[in-house]
Amino acid sequence: MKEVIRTTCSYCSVGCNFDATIEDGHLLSFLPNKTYPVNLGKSCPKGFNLMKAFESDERALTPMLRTGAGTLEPVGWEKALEVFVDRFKGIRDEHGPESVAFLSTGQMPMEEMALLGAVFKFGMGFLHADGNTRQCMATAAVAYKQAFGFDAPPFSYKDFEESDLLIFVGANPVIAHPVMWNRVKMNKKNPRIIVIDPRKTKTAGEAALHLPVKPKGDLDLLYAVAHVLLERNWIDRDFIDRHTSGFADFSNHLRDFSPKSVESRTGIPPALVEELARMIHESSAVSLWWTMGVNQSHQGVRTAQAIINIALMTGNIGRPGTGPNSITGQANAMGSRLFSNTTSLFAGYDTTNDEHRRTIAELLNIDTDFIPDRNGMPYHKILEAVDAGSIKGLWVIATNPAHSWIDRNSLYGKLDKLDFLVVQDLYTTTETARHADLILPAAGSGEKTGTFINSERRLGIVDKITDPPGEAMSDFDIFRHIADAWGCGDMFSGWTHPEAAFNILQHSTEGRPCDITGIAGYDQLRAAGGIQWPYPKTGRDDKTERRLFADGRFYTSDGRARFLFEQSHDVPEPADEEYPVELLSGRGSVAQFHTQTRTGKVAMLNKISPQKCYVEINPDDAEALGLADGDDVEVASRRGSVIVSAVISDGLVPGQVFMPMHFEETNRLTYPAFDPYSAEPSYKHSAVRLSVAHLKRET
Ligand SMILES: Nc1nc2c(c(=O)[nH]1)N[C@H]1C(S)=C(S)[C@@H](COP(=O)(O)OP(=O)(O)OC[C@H]3O[C@@H](n4cnc5c(=O)[nH]c(N)nc54)[C@H](O)[C@@H]3O)O[C@H]1N2
Ligand SMILES: Nc1nc2c(c(=O)[nH]1)N[C@H]1C(S)=C(S)[C@@H](COP(=O)(O)OP(=O)(O)OC[C@H]3O[C@@H](n4cnc5c(=O)[nH]c(N)nc54)[C@H](O)[C@@H]3O)O[C@H]1N2
Ligand code: SF4
Ligand SMILES: [Mo]
Repeated sequence: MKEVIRTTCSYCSVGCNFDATIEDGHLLSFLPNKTYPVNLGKSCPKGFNLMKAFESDERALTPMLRTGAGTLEPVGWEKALEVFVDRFKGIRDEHGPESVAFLSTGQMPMEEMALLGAVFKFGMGFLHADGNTRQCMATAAVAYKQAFGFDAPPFSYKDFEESDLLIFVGANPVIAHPVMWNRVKMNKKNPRIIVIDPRKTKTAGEAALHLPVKPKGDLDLLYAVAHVLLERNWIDRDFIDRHTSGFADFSNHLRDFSPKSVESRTGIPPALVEELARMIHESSAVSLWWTMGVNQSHQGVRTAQAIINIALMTGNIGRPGTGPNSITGQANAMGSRLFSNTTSLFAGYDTTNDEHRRTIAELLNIDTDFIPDRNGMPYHKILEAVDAGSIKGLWVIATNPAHSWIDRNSLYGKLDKLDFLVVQDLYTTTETARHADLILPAAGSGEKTGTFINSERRLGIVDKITDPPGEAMSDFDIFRHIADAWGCGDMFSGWTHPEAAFNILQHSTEGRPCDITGIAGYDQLRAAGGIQWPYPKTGRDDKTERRLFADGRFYTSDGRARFLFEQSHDVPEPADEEYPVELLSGRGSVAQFHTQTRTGKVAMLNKISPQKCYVEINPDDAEALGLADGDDVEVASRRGSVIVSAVISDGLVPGQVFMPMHFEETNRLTYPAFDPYSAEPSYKHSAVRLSVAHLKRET
């Protein structure tokens, strides 16, 4: 019998829905759903091929344990769980509860993330836990929390259609959020599009104005724009007075940021800054969108807040087509931000607040003492502790840091220092899994059930289409088995299946900004085409698309949004004589996702994307090196060197090059700098040197 099951794509945060037609357990077709309010029948190549990535012979089919001889051998679940518990308990008994950590993800359903955090911290009694969302969204989360009182991206995708001016800062949605870009195309107001990016990207190619800002010059540039807006009195004084705090101090701060005075730092001529400010003033609905070009920076939080400040001072928030809008990255980065239990408790509750801990303890029916009263270390500190030998056990779930972490060469030595490394993934072959002592085989998104929250705060259903192969299990079931084997299963007896976990999480949101107590279970999510938070039991509106802050009230204690700012800082590793070129990195192809563990296994996607690592270089720089398109070139930084192909592109200005993160070479070069507030790595700026290849390719 044929059956059609709808599910949410588990690559990017757009959150497209697909209809899977199955017959006798076999997938007949996988097509974008025509009525889902997010994608309305559209897909990108990754989404169409989502289920194909799961058919690989590199799948982990049974748990695999490293033997004395150093090889990974299949073992049953019973043995795997026994070893997991023995080794981690052994480390804990010898070195204490701070000697084991986990690193996880924005790619698992929120019920799974929530269960993981609860089992690890409340059940197993550990403290240090972080996720790859630190590599990605930490900056935006901190920026919003400080400015609005809660991590609350205010927009709905409808805003793309309702703006008359859209400003993209450090975002390349044509490549990274392709279906979302369709929503911009659906805008009937003939909007003007501005792109601020050092490179002339595909998105910049569609813009009326491209500002090729110097890498990390955004903070000065945005302050200069604010300076002009203030000087010309192109501000919304009424909104500022009624709904914000800190504007007088911000105005003082802006004095030093005339477009002329910052030109050498931004590379943008004053006339263009004036033009941008004028366009903002003359438009009735301005939206500002940012992604990794802002977040991944040594001054990311303040840069994101400089964007927020422009929206606040011009009253571009809470109305259709407006907002300072962070586009998120992974399919469930937003769910992870709210429910992962890594940097805050469920529903954004604060670990260090006694009352908040009591509330969560009551909800879970556990003793408050089981909930740690301080935050664990962020990602880079966890790795430093591994290096220093104080963290001896690491559990890596649905992320591949041996490829994706900044300055990954240095990570290798660290992973080898661990006494016990567990990797829980779909495949046995990821760069990280190759270092594992134990691999736990997990089901992929179409092989299990749960929910994701997309970029516009929409909860969408992930439904099971096919069974996972071999003995692979959903992460949810793996965590439950681990809790039982550890001896803390009783604490989670209510978490019988994903929807039961969803109900618990719903309760945790009562009265919070992200209140979702009004959702009548998975069936309503299925029927409604996803639901955006907030969706409380009472006093909600039932529109399909909603934005926040229409009433001008924010989640801070005084209800006002805060202007936050500071001096800009030089890039941590400036180009110099020895390493004279600036290296940018990011997404290179619409067909590849991150470290390619999934997309790289799909023939059709490999056909339409580069198969070898490359560096994009300006024609003048290429000529100076005597390079032709496709030639091998050595790219070296103080961390290491790699040999890659040259791609000559006039999208780059001289002195800057770009490498895609999809190849393991790129993070051999990156310089490990971090934002001081969010601890997010500054992946997009390092100093390198190019020379015509003469070395053998590194392995
Ligand atoms: N095809 C595909 N899509 C994806 C992903 C994928 O791997 N592949 N990953 C998903 C995830 S997790 C994420 S986080 C998003 C990322 O989505 P994006 O952030 O849009 O993608 P990136 O290419 O990482 O970075 C965006 C741009 O920042 C620019 N940039 C670099 N430095 C600066 C700077 O100092 N200032 C400014 N203004 N711009 C700068 C780069 O040139 C780049 O064009 O994509 C998601 N979608
Ligand atoms: N140089 C440079 N580096 C970067 C970036 C950059 O712009 N430049 N961007 C950074 C960003 S924004 C991000 S988000 C990170 C991403 O970095 P990673 O998270 O390391 O990248 P992925 O390849 O997505 O790894 C996810 C892993 O989870 C597995 N997986 C998928 N689904 C499931 C599941 O349901 N369960 C389990 N157990 N496993 C699953 C996949 O097979 C894969 O091995 O990279 C960062 N690294
Ligand atoms: S745009 Fe993102 S969510 Fe939509 S199909 Fe492509 S990868 Fe999946
Ligand atoms: Mo990301």
